[in-house]
Amino acid sequence: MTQQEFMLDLPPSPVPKHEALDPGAAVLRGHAGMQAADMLAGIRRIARLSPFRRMTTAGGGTMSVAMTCCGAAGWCSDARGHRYEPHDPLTGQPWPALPPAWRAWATDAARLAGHDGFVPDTCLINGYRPGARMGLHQDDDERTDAPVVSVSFGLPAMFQWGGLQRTDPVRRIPLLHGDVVVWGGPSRLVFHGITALRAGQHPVTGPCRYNLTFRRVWQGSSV
Ligand code: MD6
Ligand code: FE
Repeated sequence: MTQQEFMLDLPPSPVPKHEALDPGAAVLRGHAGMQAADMLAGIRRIARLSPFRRMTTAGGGTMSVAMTCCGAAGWCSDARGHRYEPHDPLTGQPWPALPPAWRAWATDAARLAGHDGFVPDTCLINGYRPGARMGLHQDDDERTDAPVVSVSFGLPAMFQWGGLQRTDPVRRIPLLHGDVVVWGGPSRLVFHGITALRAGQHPVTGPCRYNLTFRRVWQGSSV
C-alpha cells in the first residue's frame, strides 16, 4: 500500500503495477506518466538539433517510423545496412546530449524491473503517425548485454512480444501514454514489433505516438 492509499484509507489498487512478461522482461504501467512533460519538451529540443527522419533500409525501402537519437551513439539505417554511429549523418554533428536526468530515471526504471546497474549511453526516439509500424525484429546492434528501457507517449500502440525465434507465438500488449517496458537478461533478444498505429487524437501529443528506448550501446562509453 502506498502512503497515499494509507492516508485515504482505501484498499490498495487491484491493478498490479508491474506485469512480468517473461524472465527479465516486465511492463511498468504508467511509470513514465510524471516524466511526460519533461521528456516531450526534451524530444522537441533534440529534434531541433537532429531532426526526425525516415531512414532507408538495406532492401531499398523507407521506414514508416521517423527517428532521431541523443547520446553517445545513434541508430542509423541506409542502403549499407544498420548500425550505431557517433555522429548524425544528417548534420555531421555529434548527436545531442542524453539529458542526465533521463539517464538517472532509466537506471531507476531498470532497477524496478530487476536489472541493477543499468547506465544507458543512448536514447533512440521513434515518432509514429497513423499507419506507421515496426515489423518483428530483434534489437541486436548493441555491443553490450545491458537491458533496454522503453517508454511510450501519446496514442496507444499494440506491442507484439514474441520469442527468441521469429516463428514463436506472438502476444499483443497494448501500450498507453506513460507505459514503460523493460527487457534484458534471457529476454534481451526476443522478437518484438509495433502494429500499424491507429489514427486518433491524444490530448498531449495530438495525432502522434513517441517511443524512447534507452540503451547501452558501447561498453566503454564515458557517460
Ligand atoms: C516502439 N520499440 O515501441 C518500438 N526495441 O515503438 C522497439 O522496437 C523496442 O520498445 C527494444 C526495446 C524496446 C522497444
Ligand atoms: Fe526494438
